[in-house]
Amino acid sequence: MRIDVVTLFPEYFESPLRVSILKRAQESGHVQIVIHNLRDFGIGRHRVTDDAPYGGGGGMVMRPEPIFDAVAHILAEVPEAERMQIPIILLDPAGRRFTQEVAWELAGHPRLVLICGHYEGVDERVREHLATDEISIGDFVLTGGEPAALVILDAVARLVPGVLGDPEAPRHDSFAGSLLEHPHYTRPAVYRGWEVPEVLRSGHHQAIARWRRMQSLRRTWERRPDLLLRAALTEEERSWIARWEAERRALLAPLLEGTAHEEPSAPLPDEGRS
Ligand code: JCQ
Repeated sequence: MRIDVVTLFPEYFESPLRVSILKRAQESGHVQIVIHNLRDFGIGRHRVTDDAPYGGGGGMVMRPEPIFDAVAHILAEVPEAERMQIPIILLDPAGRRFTQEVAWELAGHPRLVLICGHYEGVDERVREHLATDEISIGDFVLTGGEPAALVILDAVARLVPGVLGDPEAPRHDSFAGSLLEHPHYTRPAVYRGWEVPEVLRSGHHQAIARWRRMQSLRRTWERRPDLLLRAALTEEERSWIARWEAERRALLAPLLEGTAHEEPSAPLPDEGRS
């Protein structure tokens, strides 16, 4: 897979791409990552890439020409039919939310183009006539799209077959089965008096698999109950959850004493009319 990145700050990507898995993925040829300096496509002797917003107001807006030119340069050698299939992604807090599912979707493409915005944003014509996708990594605002591009690069590259040592690894990811991961332990068996659960040292593989599954479920139930809605669960697993729900109700019961069969409170002024 090849990923092209358009940025005003190519240095931003240097160290992250030079270490660990992304370094190996590039060296082995599984992933090719090409960083393009948007300034190289800037306008005039000063290679300008931004300007004041029409209509006034503060800040600067990225001009469309350098971005269109950079993407044209990237795709120049690609035959038209293939070019049409390549996602051109603008990183943007207003985009669709990046999830593991989106990572898998993008990993299915042989090429991606990532555009990093800055300042107050990019000229609307980039969104309308160049970008095929606008993606957000979360509901917060960054100073520029670079950290978001790195997040996407990393999450997508590790799904490319051959990038991870164990080809089964991505299937075991948290979220792969729509549940959070079980706890992990390594040596020592006892650290400061804190013991590794006995079952993990028992060598009883079936008991270990069952314990891990229960821990995954328990964690998901406690921290991300929303994920349980799409999880495929066995009857037994549903019974575990039912037991935890019952235990929780039992714990809450004393606190709710006397409130259960109270009269409903008076309706709000506009209730009962809809
Ligand atoms: C991405 N979550 C937050 C910042 C404007 C395209 O215009 C802009 C892009 C950015 C960078 O992206 C983010 C972001 N996902 O801030 C401002």
